[in-house]
Amino acid sequence: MNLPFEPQRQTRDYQASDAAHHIHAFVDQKALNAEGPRVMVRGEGLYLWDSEGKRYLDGMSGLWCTQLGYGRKDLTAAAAAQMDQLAYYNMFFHTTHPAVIELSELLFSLLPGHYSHVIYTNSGSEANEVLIRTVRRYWQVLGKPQKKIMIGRWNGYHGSTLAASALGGMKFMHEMGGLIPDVAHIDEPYWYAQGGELTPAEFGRRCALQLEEKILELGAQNVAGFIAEPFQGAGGMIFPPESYWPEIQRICRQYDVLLCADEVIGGFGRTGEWFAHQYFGFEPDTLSIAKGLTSGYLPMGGLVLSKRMAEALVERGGVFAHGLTYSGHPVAAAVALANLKALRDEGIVRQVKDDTGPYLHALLHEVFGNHPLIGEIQGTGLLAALQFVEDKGTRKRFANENDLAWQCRTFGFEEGVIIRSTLGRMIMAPALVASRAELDELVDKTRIAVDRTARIAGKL
Ligand code: PXG
Repeated sequence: MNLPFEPQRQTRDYQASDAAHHIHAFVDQKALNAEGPRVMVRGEGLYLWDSEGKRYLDGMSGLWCTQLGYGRKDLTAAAAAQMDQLAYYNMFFHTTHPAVIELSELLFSLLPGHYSHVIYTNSGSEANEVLIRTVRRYWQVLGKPQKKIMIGRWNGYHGSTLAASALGGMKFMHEMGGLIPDVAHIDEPYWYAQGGELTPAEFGRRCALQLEEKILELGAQNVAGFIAEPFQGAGGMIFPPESYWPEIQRICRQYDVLLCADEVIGGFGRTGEWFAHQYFGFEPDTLSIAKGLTSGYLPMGGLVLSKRMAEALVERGGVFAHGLTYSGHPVAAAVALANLKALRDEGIVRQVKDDTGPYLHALLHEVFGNHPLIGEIQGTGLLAALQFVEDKGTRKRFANENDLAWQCRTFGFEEGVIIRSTLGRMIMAPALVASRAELDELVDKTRIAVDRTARIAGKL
């Protein structure tokens, strides 16, 4: 157990100093300064405490990353031991070290056999920056340097650095002045909002065919890769219809376009499979990873490459002019190794698939299946979204769905549960170690928050 944190200062004192020095993520800073952020001081298992001593069940694994929950002593011990042994070294100038080698051995033992190599980064955004360079370099090596264009999706999220945000399809991020050349976008497969009269299967195929149309419009000889999250995370935890991925894979293969899966959220057991593309049944050429790789205890990401790509780059590519000071950082690698060992040896991924995942979804269907505010329950494993709807028959959404969802999230905080709001969807992605009792508490407190929201929306 962590010792209870004794705040040395008053909450408003922390808040004033926070306001004096920080620009927070995705927020109107002036408005946040007026309100004052919650000051989180301690974590244990699925629970967090703030500086006022209030306890929260963290239904979002931090930012979709604390697979093992908070306060794992095996991870802190691994970090401390590695810091004593070799706190820093790198993979430049013909050197390497055991921590990163052992991590990669374990990582590739968990991945399907057609992946062989990885380039480590510090984050998911960087993994996608590296992706663009690696994919373009691959085509250069194969004698097709004109294959440069990356196709992403509207409302996709691939990170906040310049190129990663350009690959993503968050228009409000593009408007901040961050576009790069040779990137195109197609629509997202969000049937509930955009499917109209089509069945999910028809809509999924239609969205996938947009990729073919875009490739033909741009010229297949110019298109390097297609990047997508197996399911959209930050964009609203949106699962594509079943018809989507097989068709996308067919198109990528047919036009010799690399299929790049962003597994930053989906990876490391979230769906009950080790990687989300395994749940959806397709075979990407590259995987961008981060978050759950270390359970968020230290920053680490990476770009995983298929044997085919790695073989071309290694055997025929010569020098790959790329490198980060902290690629494969020994302490992050030691923590990632301990994290993956725990996920494997404690049977946590299997437990999500066979026990806690089905349990959570049965519970959600029981509680929200006929709820007047909820039009759809999506997800699998320890991953779920509740869609707010004004009219279930026509799938008409509320004009103010964003405000309603934010309100629901605020009610959640009041009730002592952290859930995420995106547009009109409430998202849950608790730590993979969640017990049935903790999932009961998560759903129960979420129900109270949703009921309170339904009253405001005139639905209860
Ligand atoms: N790809 C995907 C699919 C992501 O979800 C990134 C890349 C970028 O990773 P880094 O490590 O650079 O942040 C992400 C990050 C949210 C939320 O509230 C989601 C992310 C980050 C912060 C908040 O949904 N995803």
